[in-house]
Amino acid sequence: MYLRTLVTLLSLSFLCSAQKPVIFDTDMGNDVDDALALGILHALSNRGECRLIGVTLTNANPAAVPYIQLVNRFYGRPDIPVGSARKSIEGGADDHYLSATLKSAPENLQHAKSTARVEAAVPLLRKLLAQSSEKVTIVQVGFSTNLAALLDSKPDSNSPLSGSDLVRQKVALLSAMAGNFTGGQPEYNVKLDIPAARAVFERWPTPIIFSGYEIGRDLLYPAASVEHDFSYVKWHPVAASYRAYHKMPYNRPTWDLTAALEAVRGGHNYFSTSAEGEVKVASNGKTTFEAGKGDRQYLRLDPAKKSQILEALTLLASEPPIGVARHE
Ligand SMILES: [Ca+2]
Repeated sequence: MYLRTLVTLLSLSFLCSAQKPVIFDTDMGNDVDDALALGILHALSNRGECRLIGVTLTNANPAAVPYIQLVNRFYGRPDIPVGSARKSIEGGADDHYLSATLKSAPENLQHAKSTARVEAAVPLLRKLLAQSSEKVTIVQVGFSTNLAALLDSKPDSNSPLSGSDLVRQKVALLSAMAGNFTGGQPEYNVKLDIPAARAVFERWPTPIIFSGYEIGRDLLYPAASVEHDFSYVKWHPVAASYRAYHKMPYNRPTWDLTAALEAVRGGHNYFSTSAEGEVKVASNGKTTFEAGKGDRQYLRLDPAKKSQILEALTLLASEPPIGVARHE
């Protein structure tokens, strides 16, 4: 018995050391793809491919923090710290499904005491990076507000390093849903905080991989998955959010999902990538890529891989939590 426990503990600690630490920086509440992306990061954490160590918000809506806590509780990770938005972004602080999902949750989930630490996003980012023994991957699927402020942050009780040095030392990769690399209109995440996007795309001291507008647009999350794949429980926070966001049935672009998938499974080559180069942000929020110097790349989608990628996204987004009660 003791031996079995010891073996389990040893294998768990081995698993922990193999897991890539991930921070999810999200504008949860504006569009529903953030909710599906968070489900994917929990599934990849269940599988030992990553370890979600924090969620930081760029949506200042008051329902955003309790919503994240609720989803993390559902997935059996009630202790994940949550960083609240540092400021409200005009046009980016919506509650399209946050309150509705919170209200529809079963009693035991709704009223469970939250054990997650909540603090402001930028100090939390500094703390998580400073405390991590391994390099962290950041998935940014909202505005660049938090990460731009992180770059400009000063030494504090969390770390003697400047924000920029801390990122250089502790971040492996930034996987961002941002930009439009087909020459179209300015993309929403960039447009809503242009100075922050410019600061991050130009000055972030690690490689950045962009999942542009066109990637999610060309891979639609199927309504059929929401209708069937989440029914292992009577109430599921991701399915409830999807239903609250728009009248069903509808398919939705997989913008944030693709950035989450690429952050953890870049080695699977679901997508091909552009050459390395720079990403510039114009005054209207339009993004342009110039190959050459720089370590920014953007994803490209091979039409032959669409079914395979969509299957990975739907399977991961709808994967049940492991080892937790079914909340029925
Ligand atoms: Ca988003």
